[in-house]
Amino acid sequence: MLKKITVAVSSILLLAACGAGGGDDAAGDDGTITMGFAQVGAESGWRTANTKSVQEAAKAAGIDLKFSDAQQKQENQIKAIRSYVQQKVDVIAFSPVVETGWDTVLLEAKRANIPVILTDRAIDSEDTSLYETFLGSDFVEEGNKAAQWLLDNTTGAQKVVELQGTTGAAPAIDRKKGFEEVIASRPDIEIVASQTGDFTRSGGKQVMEAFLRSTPDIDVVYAHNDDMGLGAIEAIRAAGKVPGKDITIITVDAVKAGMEALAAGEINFIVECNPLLGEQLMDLAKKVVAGEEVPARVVTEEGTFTQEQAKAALPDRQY
Ligand code: GYE
Repeated sequence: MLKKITVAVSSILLLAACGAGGGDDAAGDDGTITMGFAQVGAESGWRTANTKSVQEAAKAAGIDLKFSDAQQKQENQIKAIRSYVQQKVDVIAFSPVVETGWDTVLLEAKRANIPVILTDRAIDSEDTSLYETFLGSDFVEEGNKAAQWLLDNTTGAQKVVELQGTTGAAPAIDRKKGFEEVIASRPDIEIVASQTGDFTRSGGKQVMEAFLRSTPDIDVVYAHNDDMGLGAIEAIRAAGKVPGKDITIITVDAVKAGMEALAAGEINFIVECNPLLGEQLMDLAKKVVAGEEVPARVVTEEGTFTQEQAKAALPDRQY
């Protein structure tokens, strides 16, 4: 009996001794930080650019990156985070595929003294002690900007179909909300159909094909990302209509393929969402591991593009 208690107590002490930053070699002897990064997947051009940015920035910052791709599945992300806890990384960063359902695994990280940084997408939890900071865009504002352009550039009734991002994901929830907030001031603009295309080109194409069959006289497509907008363009062309002319198309992201379609007149307006978060993420990680204070929220700065602005910006576009 006595022996058992002694064992239990000493393992608690051992855990405590690991301290902030987790592992035994936390930002260890040689100062190298190990980061476990649980990425959403490879669903879009935005994601590809984001992954590249994180990998390059880690290398440049001398951070040892353990990277996993969850293929848009929450269970895979949870497994990855758990394995980073077991491996005693110094810091965990992840872009949560959906907003809810993270408390248990993040509590495990917290108990192991491993700080967590949310990047790109936020979680919906009452316990804000589960993460140090959230680095990413203001998705509600992106939705606001998309709708404001529509208000400013159209008169009369507009039938809008909406291609939503992944169900339950922060950018899908907030881009919808932001758009609806602003169109509320124009009762003649109406969302007549809204469905998820899972942020993929094929998803956008399929949903748009169904919309074109079921909904006559669509005026506007509002797609939560470029890839779904590009899929919708294929469906619109196949239906014998001219994208960007017969049907107005508004998207979010401003990745290369989206900007090319915008410059070519097939998309009408793009709200920028910046995927190049790597450098800021590595800076935050270094501070968090060193026990320095970081702001609870770091918002990415971004703009919008018209067709003319896309033509001007394209030659220097990195992604
Ligand atoms: O807009 C979309 C991607 O979370 C901001 O995820 C990101 C979104 C981005 O699949 O293209």
